[in-house]
Amino acid sequence: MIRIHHAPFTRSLRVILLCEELGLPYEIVKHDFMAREHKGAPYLAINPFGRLPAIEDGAVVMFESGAIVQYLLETYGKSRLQPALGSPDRPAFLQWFHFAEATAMGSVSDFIQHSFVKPEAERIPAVVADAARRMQEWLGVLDHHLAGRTWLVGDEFGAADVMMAYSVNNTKFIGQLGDGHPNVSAWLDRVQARPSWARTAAA
Ligand SMILES: N[C@@H](CCC(=O)N[C@@H](CS)C(=O)NCC(=O)O)C(=O)O
Repeated sequence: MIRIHHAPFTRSLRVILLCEELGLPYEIVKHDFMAREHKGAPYLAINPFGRLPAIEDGAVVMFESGAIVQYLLETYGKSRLQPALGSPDRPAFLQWFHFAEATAMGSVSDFIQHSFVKPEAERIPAVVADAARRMQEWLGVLDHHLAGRTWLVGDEFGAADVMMAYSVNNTKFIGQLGDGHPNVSAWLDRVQARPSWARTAAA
C-alpha cells in the first residue's frame, strides 16, 4: 500500500488526486503542519528537507510532488493520464507538467511567504508585488492556451492537469485568479467537478 505523507492544502494534494484518478489504494499519514510535525525527526528520516509530500511504497521512499506523480504513473499508470512517449502531445504534456512546479509555484510561494507566512518584520512588499505580476503573466498565457480546450493537453484529463490544478487553485485561494482569466477559471471548475477532487479535498 502506498503511504502518502500529507497535510491539508499542501502539494501532497497532487499525489492524492493522482491516486484517486488511477484508482490506486493508498494510506494517508497526516502531519499537523501548524505544529511543525513535518520538521520532527521521524519525518526528517523520510524527507530530510522536512517538506510535504513524501511517499513510501515498499522499499521506495521519495519526495518532490512531480517526481512522485511521475513515478506512480510509470509504475502503476498502465499508460493512463499521459500521452505515450513519442506521441505528438508528449512535449506539451511535459511542458505543463513541469511548469506547474518549476515556474508557477515560484510566484505562488513568494506571494504566500511574503504576505502571511514569514514573520511580519521579514516580509518584503516588493516581493509580493513582483510575485503578483509574475502570476498574472503566467495566468494570462495559460488562459490563452486554454481557449477552446477542455483539458491542458489533448482531449482527456491527464497528469498535467493534476499538477497544474494545485498551482492554479492556490492562485484562487490568494485572490489572484479573479475574473480576468475566464478560461482558467472554467478549467479549474471542470477539474474540481471531478469526483476525485472531492475525495482529495476531504483527505
Ligand atoms: N518542490 C517540492 C516543494 C515541497 C514543499 O515546499 N512543500 C511545502 C508544503 S506545500 C512544505 O512542506 N513546506 C514546509 C517548509 O517550507 O518548511 C515539491 O513539489 O514537493
